[in-house]
Amino acid sequence: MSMDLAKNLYAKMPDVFAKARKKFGRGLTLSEKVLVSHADNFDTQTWERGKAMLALRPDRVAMQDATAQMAMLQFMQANKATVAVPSTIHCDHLIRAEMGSEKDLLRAVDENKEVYNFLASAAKKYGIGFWKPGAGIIHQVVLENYAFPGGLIIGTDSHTPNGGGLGMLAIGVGGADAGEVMAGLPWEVLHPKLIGIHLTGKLSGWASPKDVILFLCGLLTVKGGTNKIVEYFGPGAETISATGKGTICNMGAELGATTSVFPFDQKMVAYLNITDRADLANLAIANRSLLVADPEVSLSPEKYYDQIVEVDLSTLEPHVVGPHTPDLARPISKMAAEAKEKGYPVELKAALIGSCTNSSYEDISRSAHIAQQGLKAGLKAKTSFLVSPGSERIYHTMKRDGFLDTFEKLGGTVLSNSCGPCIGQWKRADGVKGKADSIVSSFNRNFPGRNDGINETLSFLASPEIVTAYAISGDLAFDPVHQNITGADGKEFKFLPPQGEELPAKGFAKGEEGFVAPAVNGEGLTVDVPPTSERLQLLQPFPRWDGKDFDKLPLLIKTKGKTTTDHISPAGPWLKFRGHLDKISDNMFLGANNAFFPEPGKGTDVLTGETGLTIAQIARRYKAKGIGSIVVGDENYGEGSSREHAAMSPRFLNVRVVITKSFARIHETNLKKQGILALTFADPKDYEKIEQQDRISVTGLSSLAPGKPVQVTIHKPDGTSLTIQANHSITEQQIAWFKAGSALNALN
Ligand code: MIC
Ligand code: SF4
Repeated sequence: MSMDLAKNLYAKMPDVFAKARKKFGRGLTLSEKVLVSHADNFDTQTWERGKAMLALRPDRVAMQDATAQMAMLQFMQANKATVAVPSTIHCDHLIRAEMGSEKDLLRAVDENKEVYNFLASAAKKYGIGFWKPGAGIIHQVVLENYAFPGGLIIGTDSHTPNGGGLGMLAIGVGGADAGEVMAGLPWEVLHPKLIGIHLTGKLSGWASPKDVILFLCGLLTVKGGTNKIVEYFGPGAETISATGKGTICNMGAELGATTSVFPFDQKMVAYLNITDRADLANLAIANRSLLVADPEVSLSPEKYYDQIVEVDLSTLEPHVVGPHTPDLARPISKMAAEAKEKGYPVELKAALIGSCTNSSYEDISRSAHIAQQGLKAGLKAKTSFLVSPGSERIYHTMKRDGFLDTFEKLGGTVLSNSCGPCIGQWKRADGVKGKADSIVSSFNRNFPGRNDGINETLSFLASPEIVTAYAISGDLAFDPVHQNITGADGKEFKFLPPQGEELPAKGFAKGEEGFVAPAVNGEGLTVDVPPTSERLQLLQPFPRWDGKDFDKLPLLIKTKGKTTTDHISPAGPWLKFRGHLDKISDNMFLGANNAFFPEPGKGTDVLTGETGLTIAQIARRYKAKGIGSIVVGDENYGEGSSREHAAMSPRFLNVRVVITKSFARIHETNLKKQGILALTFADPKDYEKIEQQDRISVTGLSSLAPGKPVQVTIHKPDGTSLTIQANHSITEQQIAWFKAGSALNALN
């Protein structure tokens, strides 16, 4: 499906690379090759890492159902007859996991009817490919069908970088970005810096691709990749399967990275071949030199990358990360001691494998090998054990090759091919609010409340094979790599290290693929939005900026510590309102810790003194009085998901300014797109100076200019005031968005 895109791209690459080598006076890294060959205009573009805004022309757009609703509602406001670039919608996030695959899917189709009809009718009209519920998780389906070496894809989901496993730059964005690209505009992104990860050696035993990224999460932290591309190179890269590379790139989102990428190699050829794309594989082989870094890069990488990390795959130990953050990492051999020291409950309540991150044939076959050993010793899963296949192909291949049967014999439940428990769409039967239980999964995120809606749950992440061993032991203190376990006959045994196949020897089995092609001519078609819908609401443009400085705004919330988009706009039960801005806004900040209130998600109406209200209630009161407000945040504010509801709800409820110690990339852009002023403290210590009763002014807005700090005055209740400086990364174009009230208003 990407053959023509690849052909055209590879044909134009040599010329633009020659120009770029001349301009930069050196060879090119792989990331640079993809960037320069997708420049809207290479000649007029400035190229400065960490400074320049790049205007790029992505090859494709992918959207998942939970974010596609807003993306499509925004796209529709641009009044175009059809999308300007090939695009797809994938129905994966809205399926609740409770009774197993078949029943869950039937219920989802029924309860999400309005949303699916809306997305299907919009896709049909505007020329977008539509993947039905049950077809698979967006990133797996993209890897199997659309990803191609050297390409550039944007997706309305932060784990879009999964496509880096096939040598492309695949980047997560908010729906507004996707809407604009589909409307024919170039896509803008800060020219990323480059982190080079030099891989040597080869994974063996229990160590898996997941452990590479879990280790890097610990090393680089959740903000170590912000505005950077992580580019892997070195002999070790060629030893990792394409799907393993996908896992590593997928979870690069947890470093905050713009994206991650691997150079084209034989493993990618094998994957393209087995997913029915031999023509594409051959084309890429013929163009190999275009799809890897220039040879001089690996000779002196320090000249090409802003930072280099060495990883010897041969010595890498399996890792476990968590709870609550993916960068709290340790080798599995240290888990028991740390659990004891920190008081983590070691009894595991659930073990979950699969998801978009880890449901390859390799993952599943290695996990099944562990499960078989458990069964042979007469053991069953001690915890609840759930399996989320990534796609129809994966599911049917698992079934054909007996893995499903193995997992079921172990006591596992196979869920539908969807996000389910990874995004809080999980009815955890034994979960009790307020009680700290431990669970473990092979997913990529473990923020509080993410899986089961219970903030206290301690969620750990590990490779699927380790998670399967945990399922059998039921014990977080168990180290399957080094310790024995007792079989049903009372005899001790040690698990053999997992063995599996990278790709199915018999090829992938196929089920119902679930793809619906768009209409050839959608002009006369209508988009289904029932006027009385509880799920969908057409958007009204946000008001334009009135040209006045922000004067003495009340503080809506000062968030303390980690503030992910899951804290700002929780998912789980709220996912059903992703197409209804008014309704979903009631979830605003429900998971966030307020510096001035003991319970998450609540605070005080500082105008009346009434306390214990939800943040949304307070914001609605201010809005009703025509008053704007300000949000103050901590480090890496907006980490995690691409969901733009975390920017749209504040905007809808009249938040004018968000000022933080630092932002995560996608969320900062989302705020700007929706017309909110995104500022950072020039001196992060100034965060401490802001108190609940303060009124905050932001002045000099009519002379807002790129690179020019703005003044923020904090008015204290006793009549005194102090002035601090705030920085921003707003470009000329983004100033126009701010003035127009949103990027979309600026378009019309
Ligand atoms: C996630 O993994 O957090 C999600 C749910 O896939 C999000 C998208 C969303 O919130 O809809 C993401 O990663 O962007
Ligand atoms: Fe779905 Fe989880 Fe992957 Fe996000 S991380 S796309 S919720 S499976």
